Amino acid sequence: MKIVDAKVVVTSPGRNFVTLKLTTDDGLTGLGDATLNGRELAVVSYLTDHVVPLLTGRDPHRIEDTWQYLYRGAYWRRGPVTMAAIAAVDVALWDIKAKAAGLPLYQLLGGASRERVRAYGHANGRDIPELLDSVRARLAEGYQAVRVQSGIPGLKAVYGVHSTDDGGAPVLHQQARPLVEDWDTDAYLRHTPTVFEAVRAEFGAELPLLHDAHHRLTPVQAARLGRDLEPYRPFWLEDCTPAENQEALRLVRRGTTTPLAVGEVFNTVHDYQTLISEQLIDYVRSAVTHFGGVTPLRKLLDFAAQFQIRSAVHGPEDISPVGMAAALHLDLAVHNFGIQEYSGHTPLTDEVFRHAYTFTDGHLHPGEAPGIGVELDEDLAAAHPYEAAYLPVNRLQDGTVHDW
Ligand code: GCO
Ligand code: MG
Repeated sequence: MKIVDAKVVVTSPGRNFVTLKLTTDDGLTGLGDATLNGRELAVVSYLTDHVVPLLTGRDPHRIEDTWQYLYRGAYWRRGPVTMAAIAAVDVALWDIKAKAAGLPLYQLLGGASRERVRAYGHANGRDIPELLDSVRARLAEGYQAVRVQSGIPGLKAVYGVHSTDDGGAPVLHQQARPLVEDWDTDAYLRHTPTVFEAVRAEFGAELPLLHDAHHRLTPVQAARLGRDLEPYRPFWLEDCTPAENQEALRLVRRGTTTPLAVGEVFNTVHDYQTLISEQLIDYVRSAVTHFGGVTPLRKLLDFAAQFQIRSAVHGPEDISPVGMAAALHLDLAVHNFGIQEYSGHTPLTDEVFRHAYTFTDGHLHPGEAPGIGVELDEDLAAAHPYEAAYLPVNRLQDGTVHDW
């Protein structure tokens, strides 16, 4: 078998998605997600200018060899643009291989280790009553685990509270110019335990509650927050510090037994070495889409498993249904599955990317269609062209740029 065509499709059915489509000489097609929120066109260029010309004529079955060829061959390693581009190729090749075998991808990854995959959804509120309503809405949708994010008194816009919560399309972070959010760490550290107290009082002790600090704290602040949340038994505290300084997590770990989840901005196993080998975290958060694909994420999860660290694959709205499907096959197959983030996509996005995966009673299943189980409607995709969009920036109240 040979790859005879490779094309990059950019579409914006509510938000931008970048998809690589490979076609083989016997007519099989494979899809891979290369969406990098806010920097989409950089990956499009990387793929069309530097990767697509290398793909035609290659044997699509040689997934490991193609991965190493693109990773080592580029010489300039790692980074989100490179790794998103390689991820798209990797997933498209797995899609083709599984279709050629007539099997859903999870069967090629060792088969199902579980019946279904537990998901967590997002609950957001500008204040605590609005957050409680949002948790109620997620529970009504079937979720059995919920991430809780609340506005902070005195601050006008903070992470996680922009999406519409009326059952309509999430519009998180889509701005033609970066929106400016404001931030005050002391106010956040005072407010967040009261948020957990209120949610526990309303929904009881059993509901798994997650929280994302989005890289905003110092290690000592993170340890303090982790400790203050301990009475409410959070499922995890996510991205408490900017974790490219892996050693910082040693300080956090010393101060709290709140479980820690890290890694959505990481691209390779090297970003995790200290965190995993010293057991400084409990969950790895990388997306298939930003980590170079199924091939390296499987290796990461096998490494993490030796340290009782579990998966929590990144799955916000900016991962396309193609990236989500790839994640679900991996989730179903690996032994050390933890939880899967899932917010769903707009109905229009689900039309552009028809998928076999399903969400029922708070759990996902990748489905039994051969390959990853996603089909791209290229005509509908073309009717929704790229729109410039940025993530927000974050400033302290004196104007200093802070981590977002
Ligand atoms: C999460 C994330 C996302 C990111 C987004 C940036 O845990 O889901 O923090 O919501 O902010 O992926 O593009
Ligand atoms: Mg996050």
